[in-house]
Amino acid sequence: MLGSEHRELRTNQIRGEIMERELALEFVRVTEAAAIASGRLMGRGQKEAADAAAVDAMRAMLDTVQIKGTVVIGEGEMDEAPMLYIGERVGGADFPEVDIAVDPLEGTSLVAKGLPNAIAVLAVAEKGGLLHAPDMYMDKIAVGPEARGCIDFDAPIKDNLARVARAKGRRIEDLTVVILDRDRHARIIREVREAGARIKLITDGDVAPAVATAFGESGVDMLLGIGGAPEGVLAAAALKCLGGEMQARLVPGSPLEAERALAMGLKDIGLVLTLNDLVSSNDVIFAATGITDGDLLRGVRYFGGKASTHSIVMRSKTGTIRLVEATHMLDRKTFVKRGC
Ligand code: VTB
Repeated sequence: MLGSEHRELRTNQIRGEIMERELALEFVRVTEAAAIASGRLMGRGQKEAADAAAVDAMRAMLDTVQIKGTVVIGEGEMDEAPMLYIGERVGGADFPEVDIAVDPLEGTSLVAKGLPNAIAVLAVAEKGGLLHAPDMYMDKIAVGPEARGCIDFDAPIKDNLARVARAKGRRIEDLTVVILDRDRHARIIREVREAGARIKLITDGDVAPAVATAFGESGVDMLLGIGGAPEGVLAAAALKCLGGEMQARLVPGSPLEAERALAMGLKDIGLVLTLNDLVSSNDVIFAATGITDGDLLRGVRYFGGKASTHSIVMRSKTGTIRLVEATHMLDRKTFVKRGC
């Protein structure tokens, strides 16, 4: 017979494993809830309302998950008093203690206009495992697993494209690079065009295309350019699970932003951040649900009191990637408001 100490240890081990395994699916329920709530407002031109619906649903659902979570990337600072503020405690248990990065609606304008690639997304890691990226810009380069080890943030764009093309056994002309359509990207757009690669300019939402680089069928080979730093950490969490690569540099817009970046513990703001700098934990879970149709995930569909969702959920420790299609009976959901 096992001694009581042994028994306790064994119970804890089993409990730990079960908790961990169950958690991935718990988190996809959270992004599904946010997607279903905000997807209802697709095309209605109401960015804030769509965001609020996603935040409400995500917040409510997170408290049903058996974790002791702290939001490290969220909807804003505590003094702005939003829900899911940085430092907010979420979850319904005392164990395990985890840090969470959330973007309940990544791409508010995309939902407001019914454009592609809006997602509800979160990443969860052991305490201290995610860079506490302040809300500022970040310059990013991201690729999928085939091109891991082939990118160099400081190298000319044409060299990065040539190396990625070689790694994928393709010509530069065959590659597709996704770039946010912004004036600040005039130089990189010109350089990608000069190198001969194809470009997909997007109006918003650079997390979904960063994740899509890891899936051949998405048709996306690389993400380039300046977007949000919080979105950069979320994309890095996904690429860590997928074996892809990302390099990035913070782009503070003011001395105050630079100070905030230093307060995060970075010695030098100008440093190129690797995937491990962005996500140091080797045990990170990433979950995302499509709100509008995208390169990788289908958007939410509503029909006859039901909704269907398409999600991805992955865990870096085990490398399992799940694409989850779900049908939800809306009248039996606790998080769905009447009339949804
Ligand atoms: C970035 C990007 C996001 O908003 O934060 C962008 O990472 C804001 O950039 O995915 P601008 O200030 O140039 O508009 C998104 O596109 C959507 O939230």
